Amino acid sequence: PQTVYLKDYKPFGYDIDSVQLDFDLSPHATRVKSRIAFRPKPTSDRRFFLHGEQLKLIAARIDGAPVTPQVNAQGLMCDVPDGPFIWEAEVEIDPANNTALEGLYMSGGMYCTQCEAEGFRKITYYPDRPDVMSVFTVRINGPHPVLLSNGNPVSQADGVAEWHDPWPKPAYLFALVAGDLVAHADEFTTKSGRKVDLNLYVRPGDEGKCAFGMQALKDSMKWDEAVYGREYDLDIFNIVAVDDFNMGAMENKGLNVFNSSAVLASPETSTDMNFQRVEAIIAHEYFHNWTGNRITCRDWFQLCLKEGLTVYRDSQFTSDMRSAAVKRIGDVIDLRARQFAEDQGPLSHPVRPESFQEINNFYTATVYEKGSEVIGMLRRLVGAQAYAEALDLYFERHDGQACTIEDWLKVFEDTTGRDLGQFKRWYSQAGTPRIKVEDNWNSNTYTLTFTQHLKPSATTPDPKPQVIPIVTGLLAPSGQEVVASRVLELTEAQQSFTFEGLTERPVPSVLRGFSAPVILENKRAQEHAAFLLAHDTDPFNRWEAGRELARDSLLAMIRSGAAPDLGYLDGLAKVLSDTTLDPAYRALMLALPGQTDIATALHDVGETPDPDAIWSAHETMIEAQATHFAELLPALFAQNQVREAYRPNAAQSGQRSLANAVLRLLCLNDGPDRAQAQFDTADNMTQQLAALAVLLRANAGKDALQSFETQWKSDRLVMDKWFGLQVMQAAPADVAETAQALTQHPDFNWKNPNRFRAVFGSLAAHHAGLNSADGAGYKLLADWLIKLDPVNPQTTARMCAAFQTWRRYDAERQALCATQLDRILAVPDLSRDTSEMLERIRG
Ligand code: HT7
Ligand code: ZN
Repeated sequence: PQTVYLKDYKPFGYDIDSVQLDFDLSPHATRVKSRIAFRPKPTSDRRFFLHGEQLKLIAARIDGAPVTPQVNAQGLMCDVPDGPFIWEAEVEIDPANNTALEGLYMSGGMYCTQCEAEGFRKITYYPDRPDVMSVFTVRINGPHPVLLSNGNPVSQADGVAEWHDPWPKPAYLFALVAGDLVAHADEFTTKSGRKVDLNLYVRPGDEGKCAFGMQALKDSMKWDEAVYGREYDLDIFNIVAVDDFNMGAMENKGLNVFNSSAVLASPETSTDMNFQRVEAIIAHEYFHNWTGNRITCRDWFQLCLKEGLTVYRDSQFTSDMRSAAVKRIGDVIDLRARQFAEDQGPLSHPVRPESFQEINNFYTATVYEKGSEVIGMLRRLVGAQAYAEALDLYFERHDGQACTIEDWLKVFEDTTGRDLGQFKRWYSQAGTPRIKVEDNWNSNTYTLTFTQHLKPSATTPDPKPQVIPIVTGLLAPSGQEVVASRVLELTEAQQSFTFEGLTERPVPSVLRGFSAPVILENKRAQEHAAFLLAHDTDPFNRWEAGRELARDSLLAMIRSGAAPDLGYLDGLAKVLSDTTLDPAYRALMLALPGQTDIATALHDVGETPDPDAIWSAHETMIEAQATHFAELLPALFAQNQVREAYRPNAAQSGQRSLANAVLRLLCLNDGPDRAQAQFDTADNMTQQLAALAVLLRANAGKDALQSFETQWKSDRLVMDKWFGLQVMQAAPADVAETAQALTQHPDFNWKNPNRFRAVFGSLAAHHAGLNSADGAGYKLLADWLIKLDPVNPQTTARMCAAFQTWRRYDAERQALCATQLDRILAVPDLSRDTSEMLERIRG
């Protein structure tokens, strides 16, 4: 396969004045007619190449005269006039056989599209690249009550609809939906008085799951006006829920298409976490209207320009809507689990990669989450005021353009007068910087010395120091804060910062709020962590201190069979019983570092992780928590029962998350009756599912599992939970067998990405199960990836990331895993997506 390089970027030789598309829908033979007005650019390369894949060309004309282009598997070339001309083509496509879910495809009898990144070329011949922007008019003919496309409706009659989108856009933002759908309708009036019709289209039967998503949309629209001054710009905003979808959702202009799991929600069928995810994804896609759609990317190497910024914006939104501390801690847990893992393994790449084979493989935690962290750092460095001014300038200067990271940084340079040359290394250097901190106390002067180090890698062989904002505060030994948070700007490989006028040697609290995506290497002494767990005013670092104690205790248990650390358990007991603290925060405190995180911590210091030993240490620590907190738990459980009607807000969800974490410990102490009672009486999915999880863990869930299936067998999204939970809660030795048995279930529709992920995403996330010593986890996953690849390469390739850590385990496990990787790689006609991923992982 061909590698594409950032350095080879060349503009397209033509502008497009307008695009007219005509669709005659038919499951196996949809006809697409295109009429595109091309105008040559004065200077560029005039080679006329249009992308096109899996298209049957019926006819092509230039200025009305038939032409015969040279067609190959990637597209077509044609001789064209020197001046402006009209290109017309008619192609035939087969949406019913499009299982890859890219281009125009069918899901549950409806037509829908997914064009990002390069799916439009499966709909018609076109310069399918984000820097070619044009105004689209779309006519749809089909016997369906709902016919949708981007922009505003022009006309709607029986079986025909016309849409016009006045905003120039790249083809990846094109969308079409047709089907027998029902709308949950509402409206929003923008701050300048534009009335916008809002519709959430769903399959009949799902109407009861729309209200929350609609409210989230209105909240997002309001927030973007209030915080970024960004108004919506069409008369209508439509969202459609689709059951077969490769990712969470897609921000097509005026017509967002969502995985039904990312938009449908009701108390009976969705957990608090599901509600939070729906709110965040709706916000994310809506915010793309400005950061992504009005201002898009010049090329796919600039993906972080829209994704990093939009993730950053949606995290600000969630912080404002819910608890900022809880959101930050959740984001950092996720960043460390996914992005740090990526950065420390064979899939490491810069936030702005410089080459790729398949762009779909670069929708990664590095581009999204680290991309967002980079923006957070920029804001920390320039301050909130300058950040707001820079964003205003960005929207004013680049509206309607396809931009680069250089354009983005320039608005900050122009606003602040800062040189961001060194800061730009965050975009070009792969890997997670490691920071060492030393402190010194000398005649009332306290000095903190930081050293930064970035490991050379294939994409960054000669790393240079980065600009790292380290938010730091100091506490007196009494626990009182003596220096409030300030930003220390680390720019050198080694750099010292002094604090004068202190009377006693302070305790430092560094990297507050996780102010930069780095690894602090020489963690403080255990007494420091215990002190910060008790006193830090920064909620993130207080949580971090507890996390460190838990991790160090688990490591000691694994390495030397030590007993769980009583200092940690005592400190945690105080936090748990502190009712001034948000229950959601206390629940986060109670949670242990994930087993993969423990494996990473061991690997980090050159040790080989043993998944079974990690699993056992985890279990032992949970039992120790149950015993140590035995007196506390019943009251904690009772205090956090929600008595009012269910609402998925931060306050209630926090209480439920604490009570449900406690339920698991209570079950260890007192047996499964409480969990069974909660399961039997639950009136919402959060309570029902949490109780089922506890019962399964206690090997007491057989009947509950059966009754859950009977109750929910006709609800696809709930059944995904049923499939996933059984794998997640299985003991390591049973994971592969459980997953294998579930694939035999009549409702295991493996071509549906949500169902496939429910089983195999859960297998991949089960550290001890995936890495079981007999290799059964690796083999089962490989079997199913081989089966899925020809059907859906995108989802297959994404799931290959489960193997990215294989080299950190012992020789026997490595050999078992290598056998499976080689077996997949040997499959004839493996997709470009999967082969690129596995070749990088196999090394
Ligand atoms: N911009 C979108 C990314 C995307 C995608 C979504 C659905 C299916 C396939 C896709 N490929 C790329 C989603 C987002 O980041 O908002
Ligand atoms: Zn996005």
